Amino acid sequence: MDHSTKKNNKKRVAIVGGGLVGALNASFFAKRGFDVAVFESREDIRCAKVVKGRSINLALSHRGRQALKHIGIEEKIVSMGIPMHARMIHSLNGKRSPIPYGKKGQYILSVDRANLNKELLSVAEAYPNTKLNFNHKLLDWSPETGAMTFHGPDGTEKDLQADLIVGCDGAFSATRKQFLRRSRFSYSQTYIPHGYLELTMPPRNGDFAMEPNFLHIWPRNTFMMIALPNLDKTFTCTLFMPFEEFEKITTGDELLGFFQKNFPDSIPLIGVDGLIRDFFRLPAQALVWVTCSPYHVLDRCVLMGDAAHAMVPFYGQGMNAGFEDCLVFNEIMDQFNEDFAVVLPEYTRVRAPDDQAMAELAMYNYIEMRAHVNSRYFLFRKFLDNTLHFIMPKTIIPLYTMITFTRTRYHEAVTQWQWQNKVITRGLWIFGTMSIVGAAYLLLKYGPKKPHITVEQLWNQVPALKWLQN
Ligand code: FAD
Ligand code: EGU
Repeated sequence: MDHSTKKNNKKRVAIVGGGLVGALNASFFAKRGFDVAVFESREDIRCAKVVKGRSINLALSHRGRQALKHIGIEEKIVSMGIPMHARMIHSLNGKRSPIPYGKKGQYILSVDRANLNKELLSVAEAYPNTKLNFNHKLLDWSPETGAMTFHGPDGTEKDLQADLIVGCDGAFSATRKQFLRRSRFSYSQTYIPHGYLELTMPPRNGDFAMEPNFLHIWPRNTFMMIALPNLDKTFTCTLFMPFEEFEKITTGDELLGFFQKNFPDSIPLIGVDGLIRDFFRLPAQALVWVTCSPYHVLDRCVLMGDAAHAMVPFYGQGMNAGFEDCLVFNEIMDQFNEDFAVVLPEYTRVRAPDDQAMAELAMYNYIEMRAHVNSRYFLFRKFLDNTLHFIMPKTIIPLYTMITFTRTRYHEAVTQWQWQNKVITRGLWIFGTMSIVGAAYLLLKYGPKKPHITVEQLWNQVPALKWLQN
C-alpha cells in the first residue's frame, strides 16, 4: 500500500465515528499526511462477536467505488461483493421478470456492511499516522478550542484536542449538537411512516434459493420487499411497510396470512419457521431523513455522511453519497491547499446542494413507489426508460443511470432529468397530434365514400362550430 504523504502536515484531525464514512475518511486524511485519530463509540467490530446495527448488506455503486479506489481497496471490495446486473421483479402470481441496469459492464454490487467496515478500518490502521480509538463516545466539543470530551473505555470522561473535527457519527450525530446551538444553522429531521425489518433467506440444496446476480424486488405499493445476495449463499430480505401495518401482525398465523396475500412466492424460499423467527426477533426499525446546512463550523469542524444528510434508502445511495463526500472534500483540499478556513465553507457551498438533491430524490422515489408502484407499473416504467435511452442514447439517460453509474453531480442529474421529462412530454404531444391529424387525413381520403359527405357538412354536424360561426 502507498503510504507516501504529500507533505509532512502535523495538524491533528479527529474523526468522530468509525462507521463506513468515518473509517474511509481516516485513510483520506492519513494519505494527505495529517495526524489522524478516529473515535468510535462501539467496540472494534473486527473483534466483536455479535455485530448489531443496521442493514446487513448494501448496494455499492460507482460513486462509492471511486472513493474506495482512491484508498486502494476498490478491487478487494469488488472481489468480495456480488454483482447485480439487473433487478428481478417478483409479481404477485410468482412470475419473475429481469430488467437490466444497463449495458454489460453496468452493475451494482451487494456488499456486506460489517466486512466493508472491517476492511476500511484495517486500511486506515495501516497508516503510521493514524490511531483508532474504540469505546470512545463523543459527548461534547468546543468550536473555539477544538477540545472534545469523550466517554472513555473505563467509564471515565476524557478530554482531547484537535485542529479539525470531522463528524462522521451517523444520523443521530453528537458532533452536530454544537451546530444546533449556532445562529443561521438550518436543520430538519423527518421520520417516514414506514419501518423496515430484515429476514434471512437460507440457501437451498447448498445453493442460492433465487438467481444470485440480481436485486430482487417485490413492489406492492405500500408494502415492498427487497432482497440482496450474500457470499454465504443467503439473501437478506428487507421488508418495508408502515409501522401501523407492522403492529397489526402479532401472531405467526397473521404473519403467514400477510405473506400469503402479498409475497406468496417468498414463503417456501424463506421457510415458515425462519420467517416467523426473524420477523418477531426484532421490532421494525425507523427510517429518518435529516438535512442540515451549513456542514461546517468556522475552520474547526465539518460533517460528512449520514451526520450531514441521512436519507431514506429508496435509491441505494446513502453510503455512496457519504463516500463521495470524502472525494469531494479531498478535491477541494487540493484546490485550496488544505487551508481549512477556505476549504470548509467551499465544501458546504459545493456539496450541500448535491446531498440535498439526492436526499429529496430518495424521498420522491419513496412516495412514488408507495403511491402506485406495483410490479406491472415498475416493469412498464423501466421498459420505457430503457427504450427511450436506446433510441436516443445521448439525449435521454435514465435518472437512476446518472445517479448510479456516473459521477454527474446529483443536483445536475436532477436538472437534466427534469429537462428530459419536458422533451418526452412534448414528444408525446407532437406524436399524439400527428397521429390524430394523420388518421383523420387517411379517413377522409380512403375512408367509406358513401354516403358522400364534404368537410363543410362534417363541420356543420359539430354544434360548437356552428355556434362559433354566428
Ligand atoms: P453510520 O454507518 O451510522 O456510522 C456512524 C458511526 O458513528 C457508528 O459506527 C456509530 O457507532 C458511531 N457513533 C455514533 N455516535 C457516536 C459518538 N457520539 N461518538 C463516537 N462514535 C459515534 N446506502 C447505500 O449506499 N446503499 C444501500 O443499498 C443502502 N441500503 C440501506 C438500507 C437500509 C435499510 C438503511 C437504513 C440504510 C441503507 N443505506 C444504503 C444507507 C447507509 O447505511 C448509510 O448511508 C451509511 O451507513 C452512512 O454511513 P456513516 O458512516 O455516515 O454512518
Ligand atoms: C433499498 C433498500 C429499485 C437496498 C429504487 C430500484 C434499496 C437498496 C431503485 C436496500 C427499488 C428502489 C436503485 C439502485 C437501489 C432500482 C435505484 C434500493 C438498493 C431507483 C438493503 N436502488 N436500492 N432505484 O432501480 O436506483 O433497481 O436495503 F426498489 S440500487 Cl426503491 Cl441502482
